[in-house]
Order: sequence, then structure tokens, then C-alpha cells
Amino acid sequence: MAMADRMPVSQDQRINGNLDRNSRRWNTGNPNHYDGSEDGSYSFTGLKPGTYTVTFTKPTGTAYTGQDNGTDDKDSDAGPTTGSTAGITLVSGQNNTTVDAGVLRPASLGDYVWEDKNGNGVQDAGEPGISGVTVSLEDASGNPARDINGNIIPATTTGTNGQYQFTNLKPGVVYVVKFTTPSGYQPTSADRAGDDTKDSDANTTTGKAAGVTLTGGQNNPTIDAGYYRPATIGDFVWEDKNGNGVQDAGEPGIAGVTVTLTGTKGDGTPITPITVTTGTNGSYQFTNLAPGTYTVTFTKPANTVTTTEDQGGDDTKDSDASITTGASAPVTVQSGETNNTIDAGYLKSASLGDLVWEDTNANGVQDSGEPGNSWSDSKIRRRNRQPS
Ligand SMILES: [Ca+2]
Ligand SMILES: [Ca+2]
Ligand SMILES: [Ca+2]
Ligand SMILES: [Ca+2]
Repeated sequence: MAMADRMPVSQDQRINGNLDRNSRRWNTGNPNHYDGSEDGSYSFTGLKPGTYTVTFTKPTGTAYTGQDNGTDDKDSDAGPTTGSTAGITLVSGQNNTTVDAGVLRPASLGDYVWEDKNGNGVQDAGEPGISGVTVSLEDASGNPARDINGNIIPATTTGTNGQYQFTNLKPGVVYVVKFTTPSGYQPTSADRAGDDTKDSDANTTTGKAAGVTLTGGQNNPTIDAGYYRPATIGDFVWEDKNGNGVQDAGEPGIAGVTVTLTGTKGDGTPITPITVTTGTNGSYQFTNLAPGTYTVTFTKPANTVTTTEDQGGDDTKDSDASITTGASAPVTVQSGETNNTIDAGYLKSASLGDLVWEDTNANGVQDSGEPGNSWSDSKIRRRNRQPS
């Protein structure tokens, strides 16, 4: 008569089994003890008829799988907490090979929340982790997830380098990671990298990643979330009274100038153009921008001439509006950046009076029959380029 079978675990794990003789009749000595074989099989032989309990001692870090979830020759008989079977009665000559124990090796997942400085949805070199971000784990129904032992898993927060990890997870069930957008940040676009180890997985609306199912012993480190801080572009339209292309003391702002922002976010998405108007002091700002590359286009006020751009070697003091298109050069802003150097200067053309004419006979006098002409604007601009 014998009682045997095996624990379906990996071959490098040896399983200990204890056989307790429950029957009062046999409960006179130490329990029998069996050290399982390399393939997980074990047997107790030479038993007398009676009622026995097999107690398994699971490998460190594992948990028993569900009990009695199938036909008796295929299921696990170890109690989930005790490791012990129900009483097993052996009759004379019986060989019972249905007494088994299955264990689960815990799985884990993680692992990173980062600042997507350029907003492209990819973890690039030099982009830092974000600490203190709350990360929670749900099951497929949106309830708090449970670990391999059935306990609810509390939320965690990312460490100083943006890392997080959930351990002791149960294989074979769906886990959903939920990220809470940190204050002052906005989520970057998900699934942009074509490389799951480098992208963001947090849905920009729900903060949730797609559910994952893990196998025993697996670690999934690909569930990450990227965030950016809004960027700002501004900030000044002024009257360049002396026409030197530089914002000098005493040169006033111009109110009511239309300024339009176009461009592309860091993830490659074009933005819907945004239009603002300069305030009474000539200031304007585009706020709450995603990192990206943008163009600022100024609409020239009536009766003005655009001053020459990029004069004086100080971008905070010069004009950036093209004299032909009114547009700035493309400006790239990163997460959290404020760029207040995109300005436009105008001269009031009305003060330049009177008539530009073609002095056909070169006598320096506006003779009758000499035409006024259309190159007045460019002539004025040429004058503006001269040092004051
Ligand atoms: Ca990036
Ligand atoms: Ca990922
Ligand atoms: Ca000036
Ligand atoms: Ca500038």
C-alpha cells in the first residue's frame, strides 16, 4: 500500500512532504517525512490501512494553487493556507496516486514613470523619472487587485528615480495598472514608440494601461507612463520708434495685434491654430502647450512697417517676425519651458510722410509726370537696416 504522486513544479525545486497519521490508532510516533524527488514525485510506502493527512511544505516564495479544481487525479489537494489535504482513507492493498499539490510562483510588474521632455511619447536619454506618482493595481473588473495570497494590493508611489514595482502577483489573472497624473503634469501620448519597453502605456483619459496576464515567475517591466508639464510661448509686440530692430527703453507695446500659433506637438500631431490678441501693454502668451515645434505669426497692424528681425544679438530684445510673412522661425519648447523671446516690432509708417517718387530727370524735385511707386515699403526697410 502506498500514497504518492507529485507536485507539478519546476524541476529544480524539491518538495518536502509530511505524512501525519491522523487515526488515533497510528498516532503514536513521529510523522513520516518524505523529501520529494527532482521531478516533483513522492511516495509513502508500507502504510497500514487507516486515515492519513498529507501536508506539503511549499517552496519559499510560492503559494498553493486552488484546491480541488478538477478531477482528483489532476487537481491539487493541498489546502491553500495549511498545505494539508483532507483525510485520506487507505484500505488494505490500495495505492492512491491522486494526492497532489500545485504551487504558483509569484510574478511581478513595473516599472517607470518619466518626464517626457520632448513630448514624443518615448523614453529618451536624459529624460528624468518622476517621483511620488501614485500607481495602483486593479483586476479586470476595476476592483482592487489581489496578490498571490488573496490579499488586496495597496497602491504604491514611484521612487526618487521614477521606479515602481508590484510583486507577489498571481499568475494567470488580469492585472490593470492605473497611473494617477501628478499635479502640474499632463499625460503624454500612449503607445508611440513601437517598442513597449520605451513607450507610455497610460491612457491619456483614464490613466490605465491595458491589462496584462503574467506567468509564474515572470517580471513585466514594460508598463510605464510619461508626463509633460505645459509649455508657454510669448510675449511682446512693440513700436520700434527708432527703427533699430531692438526693444529700447521707452518704446511702447502695441495693443490689439493678432498673433497666431501653428505647429506640431512632440508626438507629431499638428495643433489646431490658436489666435490671441496683444493686451494693452503689447504682451501676448500661448499657454498650456504640449512640448513641440511651433511658429508664431504676427499680423502687421495697419499703417505700420515691420522692423527688421534678429537685430542686436539678443533674442530677448529683438524682433522675430519676418518682414515678408510676419512669421517667426520655428521654435521648439520642451516640457515646462517658457519662451518669452518671440517678439515683433513695428514702425508707424504714417510718420514717414509724404511721397516716394521716381526722380526721372534726377533734379531732386518732384516734377509733374514723375510717378509715385510701389517700392516705398522696401526702401523704408532698407533705411531701417542702417545703424541709428
Ligand atoms: Ca521623449
Ligand atoms: Ca510600455
Ligand atoms: Ca528700438
Ligand atoms: Ca526675439
